[in-house]
Order: sequence, then structure tokens, then C-alpha cells
Amino acid sequence: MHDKMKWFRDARFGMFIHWGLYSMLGGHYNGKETPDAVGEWIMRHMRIPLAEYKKLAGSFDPVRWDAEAVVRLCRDSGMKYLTFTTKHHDGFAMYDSKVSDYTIMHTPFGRDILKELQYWCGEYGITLCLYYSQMQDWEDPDGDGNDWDFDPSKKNFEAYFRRKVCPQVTELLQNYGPIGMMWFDTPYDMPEALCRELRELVLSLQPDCIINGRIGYGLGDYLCTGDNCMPTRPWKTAWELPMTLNHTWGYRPDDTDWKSPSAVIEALSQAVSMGGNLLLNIGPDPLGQVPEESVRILREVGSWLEDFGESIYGAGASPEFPYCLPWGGFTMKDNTLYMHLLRYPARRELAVYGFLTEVRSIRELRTGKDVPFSVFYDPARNEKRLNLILPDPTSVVDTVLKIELAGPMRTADAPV
Ligand code: FHN
Repeated sequence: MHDKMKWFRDARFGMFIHWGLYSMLGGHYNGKETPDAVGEWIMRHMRIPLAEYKKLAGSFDPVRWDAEAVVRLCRDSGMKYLTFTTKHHDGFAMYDSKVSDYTIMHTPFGRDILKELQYWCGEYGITLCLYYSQMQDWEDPDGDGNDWDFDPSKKNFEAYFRRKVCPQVTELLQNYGPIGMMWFDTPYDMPEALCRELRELVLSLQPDCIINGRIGYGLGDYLCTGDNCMPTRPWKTAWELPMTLNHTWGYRPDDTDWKSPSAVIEALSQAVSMGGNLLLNIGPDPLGQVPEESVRILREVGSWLEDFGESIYGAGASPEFPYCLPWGGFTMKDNTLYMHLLRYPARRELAVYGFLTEVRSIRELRTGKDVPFSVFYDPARNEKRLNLILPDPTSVVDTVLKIELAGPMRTADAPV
């Protein structure tokens, strides 16, 4: 049976791109810093009059933008899909929209960067996905969120939905080839009937397009976690964690508090060990360049994935163990288990309690070197455990052992 979620579950790692007029401000307006960490909300957080904010379009000219380099970075970082902000809450279309003039085509740059991304994603085998803010729109008098230029009591949201959202979503799904996913955001109190209509519209145009959970009312094909929120245990449904590399989605040169490559690798293997995906953000600068530090971090993650990607792509959660695993966690693919040693034990003997399935072999994933193991039955707890003699680590972050099982993985039940 055709499973439209398969590519998403196999992919496990995607690139999020937040880029728009807000990137030009870098978190500052009129010499003042925006009060919140995120740069892309600056228009609202600083109540910038629409007429002023719109002037940014007059000088948007990211001459260093290179769609091929960005998609290549995505591929080299081991990411399998790319989710691009076609219209964020500020209402500005980062593609050639005919619905209004508030688009990238009406800037000195005047290039349809979404067409460029579509082309290069095709060349590099990356699935193109589109972010679209369906409720908040600070440019439109009837969109949600701008109560400093427009009187909220006069808003007619449904009029906005029909005038801008539906036609733009139609353009996006008609003009840019097959789209892997529509990534909606902040539905707030959007009426459920309109969310349903939006879902129907997407599926009528591209039946295979996945819809993320933030369409609202549980109408999505999978769940999005809160931003930067890692679940504590596996979820039954497919899920995705959107994550920033520093503390903002849109470009902010003053935020240099970057996550380390190790933290990203750990988040990725943790997410997969709980059956989820990681969507990791970059925020290009006003010239279209990806911040150097983001590139450096992503390349290191990519180099780890070159060696250990087998334990991530197409892998998912293993059954839960009755005890916590202080050294890391497991990912699993059919009858193969991948043991992620994120905190490498000082002692080389390691025991995994409650491990019930017969083991055929254990190898270090990168070198293929055999790892000695034995199974021990402990009558005191009436429980089996797997004992291993760990090899030298082959990664400073996450050494992975590949465990071939004789059958489906089973763990002891916690006696609760
Ligand atoms: O408000 C947005 C925010 O700017 C950013 O786009 C994130 C990404 O997940 N989504 C919303 C907040 O959750």
C-alpha cells in the first residue's frame, strides 16, 4: 500500500530556512534591540508601522544568495529535506506570488528564489517542503496579529483566508513541482472549518503532500513538538522537532550562543531513538549568506552522518527498556539495533538490563570490528542482561554499535 509518510520517516533530518525582510534588521530597529530572542518577530515585537517595515523591500538585494550552495550544504550535512519560509508572519512572499505585490519579485533582487530552490533540490535529491503562515499576517488588515496598524475589531479573517491564503497555497502547490510537505504554523484560534478547508485544498492539489501538525485541530499527518522541545519518550505517531542553532530563527548577528555539533548530533540520535525527525534551522543574512558558524556546525554533523548515517536514516525507536540508559540510547531498523554511545562509559564493561532477544553479532558501525558480548541470566531479578566489552570510541560524540538480532527486539516489561 502506498504510504505517503515513508520518505519523511526515512529521512529523519531536514533543514529549516527562515529568511525574509526581517533578516535585514538582524534583531535591531532604529538603534534599539528587539525585546525577544527571535529576530523574525521584530515587526510585531517592536510595533514597527507597516509603512516603515515595507520600505525594507525597497532595498532587499541579497547578492550573495546562492541557492545551489545552500542545497548542497543541506545535502552535505546529511539532511534529506528542506523546508523554506515562503511567507512568514510578516506577510511578505519570498516567491513569485501574483496575489499581491508584497513579494520578492518587487525588490531590487527580483528573483524567484523558490524556483531556484526547486531546481537545486531536484538536482541534489532533496525533498522540497514549504513553510506558510496561515493565520498570522501582519501586512493584511484582515490577517491575524497586527493590531498597531489595523483595528482588530474590524478584521474579517475569512475574507483574508479566501483572498490571500487559499490563492497563495494554490500557487505554491501548482507552480513549484511536487512538494513534500506544507508546514503551517501558529493556527491560534483559526476556525476549525477553515483549517479543514485548507487541508482539503492542499490534498486536492497534491494528494501526496504531507501536512504538518500545526495546521491545527489534530488535522496534520504528524505532530510537531514545541520549538526546541525534545520528548521524554517515544511517541506513537510520527513527529518532528523544529530546532534553532542559536536562539532565533531569523538572522541575528548578535546571537552567537550556538549549539555545538555534538549537541546537534545528540539531539538527532535522541529524536530518532524516540521515533522522530529533527528539523534544524538556518537563518541567512541580508546578503543571502548562511552564517559561517552555522555552516561549520552543519558540516561536522554531516561528517558524523557519513560514518554513522545507517543508524539514523530509515531507523526508528526501539522498544523501551525498564531502566534508563545512562550512556545514550538505541535506534532500530527491522531486526538491527544501533547502540548510540553518547556518553562513553569510562569502564569498558557495559551491561544492558532487560535485553531479551537473542543477539547474532555486535560490531562497531564505522570500523566493522567485532564487539565481544555475552548474555547473563540474573535469578535475583529473573531477568536477562546483555554484557558487552566496549571497543575504543570511534567518534568523540556518538560511537555506534550495530547489533544484529535473531528476531524482533523484545525488552523486559517494567514491573508496574
Ligand atoms: O512564530 C513562529 C516562529 O517565528 C518560528 O517560525 C517557529 C518555527 O517553528 N514557529 C513559530 C513559533 O512556534
